[in-house]
Amino acid sequence: TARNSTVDAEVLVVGAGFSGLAALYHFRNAGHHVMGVETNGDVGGAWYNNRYPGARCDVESHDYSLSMSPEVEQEWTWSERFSDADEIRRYLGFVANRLDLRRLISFSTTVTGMDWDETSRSWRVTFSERDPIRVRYVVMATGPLTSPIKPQFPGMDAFAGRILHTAEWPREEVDLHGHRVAVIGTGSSGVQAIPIIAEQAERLYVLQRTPNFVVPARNRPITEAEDRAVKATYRERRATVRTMSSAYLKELPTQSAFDVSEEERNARYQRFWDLGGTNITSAFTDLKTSEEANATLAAFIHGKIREIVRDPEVARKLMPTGYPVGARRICVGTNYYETFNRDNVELVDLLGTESITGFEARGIRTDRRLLEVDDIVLATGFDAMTGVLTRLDIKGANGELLRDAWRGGPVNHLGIAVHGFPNFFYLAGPGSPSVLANVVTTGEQQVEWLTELLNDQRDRGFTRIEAEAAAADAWVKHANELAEGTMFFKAKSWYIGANVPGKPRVFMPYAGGFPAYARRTEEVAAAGYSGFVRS
Ligand code: NA7
Repeated sequence: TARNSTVDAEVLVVGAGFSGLAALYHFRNAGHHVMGVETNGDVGGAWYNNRYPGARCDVESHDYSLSMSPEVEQEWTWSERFSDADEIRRYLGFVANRLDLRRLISFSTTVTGMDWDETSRSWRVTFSERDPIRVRYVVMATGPLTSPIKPQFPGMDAFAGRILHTAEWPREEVDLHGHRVAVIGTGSSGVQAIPIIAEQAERLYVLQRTPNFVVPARNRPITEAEDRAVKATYRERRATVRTMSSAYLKELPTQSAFDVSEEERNARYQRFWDLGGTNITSAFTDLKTSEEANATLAAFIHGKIREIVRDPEVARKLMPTGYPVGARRICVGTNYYETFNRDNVELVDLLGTESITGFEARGIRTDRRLLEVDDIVLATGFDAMTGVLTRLDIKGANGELLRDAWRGGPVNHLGIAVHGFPNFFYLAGPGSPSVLANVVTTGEQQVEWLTELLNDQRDRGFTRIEAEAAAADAWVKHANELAEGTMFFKAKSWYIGANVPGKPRVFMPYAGGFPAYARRTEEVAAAGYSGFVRS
């Protein structure tokens, strides 16, 4: 049609991580003219950037993988129960090669912004490195945890050593042997990096603000027999995964924490502790809903910290108090608490007696002393879910920027579209279950849904689709209602934007679980994309 000739591509996919590769694959296979851009020099997304020591997934490898190609599923062999960043990056490289996706992607190409043009019904997308292009649809596959936060400390520029953010780790090997190092931050990234840095560094200061609950990973090699067993029934496994709230396979609880004796309860916690991974929060049916039940798990983990950490004062400082287990993302570590028994490691408790006053040439100045270090590692996290979208200049149909439209929180329809921003979609962001479930599966489901939508637009000769304001309001209301009964509001966390000064405090993820989310989106499609205006 005349309109088609005005665009350089029908669909632009931004980002070549898990969701981006899934989008390129499905859209291309459905016959859409698709183009991908990626700011990095290769595929991998978050796993390309997070090269800090110990960077590892906390969902098991067989489930944390793309289901779209049975060939890839059979041909790729995971080596460990929980894959490290390097292996995941190699996997995504394999996927891109095997499914011939690389030719669709323009690497080292950074989107700076985009404007909707009503006359041509297209997005004009601008880049740092090349001339703007016009596309009919934009799909942001930019990840939920990809916009790093670098807190500003007074005198930061004066520091003579290196400052490294975990999510912007240099590609070349960083040798910390013999160095004095400070790590600021004890979330998932810090918890993984700290034990490994401790083995290399001459001295390590761990600067902790809010303690997190840390459970052991118990990572290990996957045996050939295990791999064979999974591959023999992989399709069935994928189907089962999609019926699970977590979108990965796990044992489901059948009893309340108070259906059993204290002894039995602790034996069950011990079993999950020994198995490793995050599933301990699903040991009983009411751990996520009853504060009393949750307190029994908190007490169990406190007991572990007391048992492992020799210095009782250090143990006390490491114990999270005042919020339920799971209200902040539970961290998965290897020898995390054990690391604080080392002579070269010191915990600096920023919520207790000591606080950072600034950086200077030789290290970090606190109100009590100078911590002399060669390197400072910022394990300080991300402007989660919205940051990557609101940092760009995305200008919608009424000339409003997305960051302004989202000033009061990320109002969205179905966790995928925004009123005022026609033909614009994002994956694994606010309003979707991505960060509360297996982000790979949730991303794939959204891509499948979008593929059907693009097919339907084409079949009907439509070139424009926009979420209605009322539908978006209803979706946000529904998502809020699901979150209200949960414990997520009982802690400061990136789920509610509490880690970014000035960010609106709204619970961003969809808390109803993966199957409920998938069902809702399917109902909308079956009703001819209710809540969207199309023409
Ligand atoms: P997180 O989980 O957001 O952790 C960031 C950590 O950095 C956390 O301990 C913060 O303390 C700390 N932090 C942040 N800013 C400061 C300042 N200014 N001073 C001291 N400490 C600070 O990020 P991660 O990268 O570990 O993990 C994010 C997700 O990525 C993770 O959940 C996985 O899904 C993958 P606070 O808790 O705010 O007191």
